[in-house]
Amino acid sequence: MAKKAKGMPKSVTNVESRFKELVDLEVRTSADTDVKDLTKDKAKDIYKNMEDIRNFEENVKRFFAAGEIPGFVHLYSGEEAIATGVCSHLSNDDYITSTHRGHGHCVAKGGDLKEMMAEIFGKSTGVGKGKGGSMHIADIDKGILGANGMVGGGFGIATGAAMRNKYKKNDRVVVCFFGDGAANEGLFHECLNMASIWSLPVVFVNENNLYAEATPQWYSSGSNTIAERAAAYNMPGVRVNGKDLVAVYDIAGEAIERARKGEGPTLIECVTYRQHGHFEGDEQLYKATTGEEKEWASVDPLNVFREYAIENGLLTEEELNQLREESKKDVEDAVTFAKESPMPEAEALYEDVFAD
Ligand SMILES: Cc1ncc(C[n+]2csc(CCOP(=O)(O)OP(=O)(O)O)c2C)c(N)n1
Ligand SMILES: [Mg+2]
Repeated sequence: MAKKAKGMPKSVTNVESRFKELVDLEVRTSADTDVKDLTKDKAKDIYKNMEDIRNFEENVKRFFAAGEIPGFVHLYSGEEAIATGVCSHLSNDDYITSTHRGHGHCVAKGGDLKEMMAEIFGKSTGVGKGKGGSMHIADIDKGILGANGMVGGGFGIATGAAMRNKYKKNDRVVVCFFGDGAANEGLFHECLNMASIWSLPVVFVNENNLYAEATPQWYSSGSNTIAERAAAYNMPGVRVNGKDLVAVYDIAGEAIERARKGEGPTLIECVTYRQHGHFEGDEQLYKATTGEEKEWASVDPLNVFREYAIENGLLTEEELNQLREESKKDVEDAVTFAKESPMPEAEALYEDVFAD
């Protein structure tokens, strides 16, 4: 008989097969899509953006380990195809709400690399003058309504912003990024319900990286998938391979277009995996290091897109490598800017705290 892990629900008999079963369940990939608007220029922007996120995160990792970054950081490496694939359809007039794992969303939405890096270093030149740090990056002019240390905290903000857009009769769309753990918060259900009854222009983008801290999604979720919960609120629910940029791009494009036309919300579940720990310093003893999980862990969304771009004649290997080098340089410049920037003055402590 298959080995049963401690604390598993009765219905689950084998962790490994359950893992693979869930990753593959009704998941859409680029093979199921017919993307027509992916031009060479767009492919360049997309790949550069994914590289920017990866290089940004790997540098945050490095300088956090060196003790140069204060606080707590949760890295987005491995999930780049989601933020980039979704935000490629948005302009500065559209909004996003982000999470504690938010650097990738903010970079994809046009956040300035230098100001973001300085914020994470706690410097006065940061986008929040160094007062917010990693989990509170916000840039209203770019439609970044904020990363959020409260798991599920983005649901209410996104739904409220979408309600405003509808009230103002504009065509701005809101994207609410959230994790698999957040999908089990009460606010998830309240906001999907409200967005549904008022047909609000919001797209709920779930990043199912299969863990909430150390708790696997198959253990904590009463439904097999998160996408199927959309049925309860009478909205479309789609499950997509979150490491496959083209698939995410295609489905997000449809959902954002629907929202823009006033046709209401969509729930998209992107199945992914985080390459690093829940937070920097997490030993990750709960992750399987062999078998199906290791196999899924080893799929790198940047490589998936590189292969697609080469196979479909969008970009050559040389062009891809050049974009990678450009990105490394841009992130290095951001680190230099952050390091050379001054700390906030003590007198600045009470500035921007109270409204005039
Ligand atoms: C309301 C609330 N509950 C608990 C926590 C502690 N916490 C921080 S991150 C996290 C897990 C979130 O998991 P998930 O939503 O899957 O996002 P991921 O970290 O996987 O990106 C928890 C429980 C919190 N910050 N806020
Ligand atoms: Mg998670």
